[in-house]
Amino acid sequence: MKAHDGMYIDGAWRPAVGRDTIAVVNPADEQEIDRVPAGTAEDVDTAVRAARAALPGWAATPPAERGALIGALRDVLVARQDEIAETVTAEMGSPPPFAQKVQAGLPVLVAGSYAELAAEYAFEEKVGNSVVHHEPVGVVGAITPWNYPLHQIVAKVAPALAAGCTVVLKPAEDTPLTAQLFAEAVDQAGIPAGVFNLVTGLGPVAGQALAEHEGVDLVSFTGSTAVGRRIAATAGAAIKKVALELGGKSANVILPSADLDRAVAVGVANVMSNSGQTCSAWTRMLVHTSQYERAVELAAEAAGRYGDRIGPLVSAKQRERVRGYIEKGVAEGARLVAGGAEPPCEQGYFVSPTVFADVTPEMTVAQEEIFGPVLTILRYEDEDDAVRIANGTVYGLAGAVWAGEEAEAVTFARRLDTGQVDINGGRFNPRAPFGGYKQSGVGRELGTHGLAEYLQTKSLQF
Ligand code: TXE
Repeated sequence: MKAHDGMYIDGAWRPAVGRDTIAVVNPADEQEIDRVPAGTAEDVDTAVRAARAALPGWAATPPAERGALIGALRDVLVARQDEIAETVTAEMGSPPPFAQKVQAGLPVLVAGSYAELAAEYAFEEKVGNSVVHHEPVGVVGAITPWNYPLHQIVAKVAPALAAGCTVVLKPAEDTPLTAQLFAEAVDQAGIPAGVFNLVTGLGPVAGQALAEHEGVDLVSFTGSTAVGRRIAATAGAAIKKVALELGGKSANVILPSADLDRAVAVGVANVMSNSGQTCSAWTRMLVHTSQYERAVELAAEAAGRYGDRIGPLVSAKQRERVRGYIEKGVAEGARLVAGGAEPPCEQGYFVSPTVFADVTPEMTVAQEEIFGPVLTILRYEDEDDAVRIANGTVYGLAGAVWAGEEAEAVTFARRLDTGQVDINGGRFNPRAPFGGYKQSGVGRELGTHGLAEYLQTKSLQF
């Protein structure tokens, strides 16, 4: 797709106020593929005003009608699935099968779920002598990252629209083409002008202007903990609502009764998927000391088999960051059993699937989010030790537990300080709440919990 040279505001593509543009680069070959306008605070202001003007009409639209329009949006996403997948591959580097199935496929499921939930949700409920109305929070400022460019957008915009909110989106500067495609889809679906608005631009400029804008009632942010902290501080000062989906350092706990081969194979695949650029990735594998060496052997073999099936990282910045972590792992004494910091090829932001053994809980690679194809394998002595290690980071986004019997894994999962746990592998559920404990965030995405983030309550007493 050819990039638009304007912003999608109030139902039309409008020229940006400034002349600056941002290059969109294909991370597989480092070539510039297009440019998009770099929005300023003025563009953000125009978009927020459009969203505010559209709010009363959209909030008053019956939920089933809002749901039908989200359903129409879902249908456009299905009709344009190939184009979406190609765009994600071009600007973010996902290998085509992954781009089709996950990058383009997942948002269809999420949009579909909100088409239904908008109609099903109890926007009014009776509580004793009161009736509680669940009303839209207002204008939402959505700031999204590049790792699942369309999913991150849909996971915010679909529930916000279902709730009756209007939205201004500032997508990641690395992946603006997917966002423009989404705006086209919104337009094609017939969603009224001003309900959804797009401003492309840099985080510290357009993103910050959106987070600080007094016409925004709720900021929904997914990205780094550092930026999330800043947004929370700004929003706190303005007593504005926030939803934050931040980093993770999830543990994949393999209990001694588990099928070790399967747990390791799925565990490695989970970390290497999307080249490790997944906030919920199981980046720490915890294995009982009696099975440790065998698990390391299996993981190293599995990582070594990847070859060129793994895509590049999104940018030179991310590649350097990940390589820095790998070097730090070696320097701190972890044992490299697959991959390494050396680039596997001359062109493109690739990093080899990397596995570290003999990782101890306090090492940097076991504490900080690397956001690359890097697995760390830690040893535990007993169950209490495993719980302590699993919970021993500032994060609490996701995790996994493997055991011979599901019940044993569930008992262990209760002890994890984390927002979601996959039992013996788990399967994606677009209706299950997703979000973090501790510094992994505030609020939840997906399902009814995700919808509720965009609502506030008013109780009427009789
Ligand atoms: O994130 P940023 P980056 C983590 C991951 C990764 C690291 C850095 O560990 O290595 O963050 O990635 C916008 N005000 N995650 O640098 O900067 C920015 O334009 C308002 C985890 O890409 O947080 C983009 O739209 N907005 C993660 C979005 O914030 C600002 C996904 C995310 O960018 C801003 C991505 C500002 N001052 C990275 N500065 C996850 N949780 O899934 C930037 N932005």
